[in-house]
Amino acid sequence: MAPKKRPAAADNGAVKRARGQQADEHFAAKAAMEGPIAKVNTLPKPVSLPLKSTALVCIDFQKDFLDVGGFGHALGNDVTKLADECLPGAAKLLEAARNLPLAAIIHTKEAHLEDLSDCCEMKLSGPRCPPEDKRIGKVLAEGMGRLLVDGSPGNDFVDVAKPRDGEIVVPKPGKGAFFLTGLNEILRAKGVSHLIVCGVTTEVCVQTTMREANDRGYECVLVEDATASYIPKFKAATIEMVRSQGGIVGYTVEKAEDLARALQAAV
Ligand code: C5J
Repeated sequence: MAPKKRPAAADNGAVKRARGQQADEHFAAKAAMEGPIAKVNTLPKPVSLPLKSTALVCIDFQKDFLDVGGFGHALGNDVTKLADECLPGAAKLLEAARNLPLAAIIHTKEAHLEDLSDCCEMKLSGPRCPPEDKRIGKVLAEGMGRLLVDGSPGNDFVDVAKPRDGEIVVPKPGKGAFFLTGLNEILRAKGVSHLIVCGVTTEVCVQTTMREANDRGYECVLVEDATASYIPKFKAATIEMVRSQGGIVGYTVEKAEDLARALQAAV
């Protein structure tokens, strides 16, 4: 009997269109060939970072993830170890970046609108959500305000990683920083080709963002001592995943200090 024909995809035209659109308009800018280029001792191999087309991306350094009474705490995590693990490294990156001719300094924050209209039902009240009184929009600890809601004290950045004038803040409703934000357009407009990535938590918003960036053609360097997870083995696994298979998601560098020194040496 002749083998059955595979049924045609529901809308083959849409698939083809999506693939066709992948051209330049969605991809990272070309690396700047003029200007300082830092040689960084990353894994799985060294990377060259063209300062003029490199951005520092700080992901979700918010009280909601680092402080007691925030969203990370509401999910049942011990949040008390994150700050010591990643904020000294983040501070070093920020200090270096603020004194170098990088393309941009970006701060993302997982933040929903007050009316929660940008929070999908699954995230708000789906079967994987915590008990009702610990969900997005609820108040867990008075001084923190509403969990994961833009404008609440707990949704703000921790002091060490507060954005300064001229730096870009990208509120995001999802884990990945490219989803329903203008991040790709911002980076493209600034001619960014490379991202230095730090933030919390390593295996959730940081890794999701790096994978999104990698698909769009951005070369990413994850800074190990400037990122943290509630679950240490997940941080270790993420670092390994990123640089496995020849650097399938990007590069990693162990110390912010070493990266900062390499950037400074290039100018
Ligand atoms: C989480 C994040 N873990 N910023 N968000 O829900 O990683």
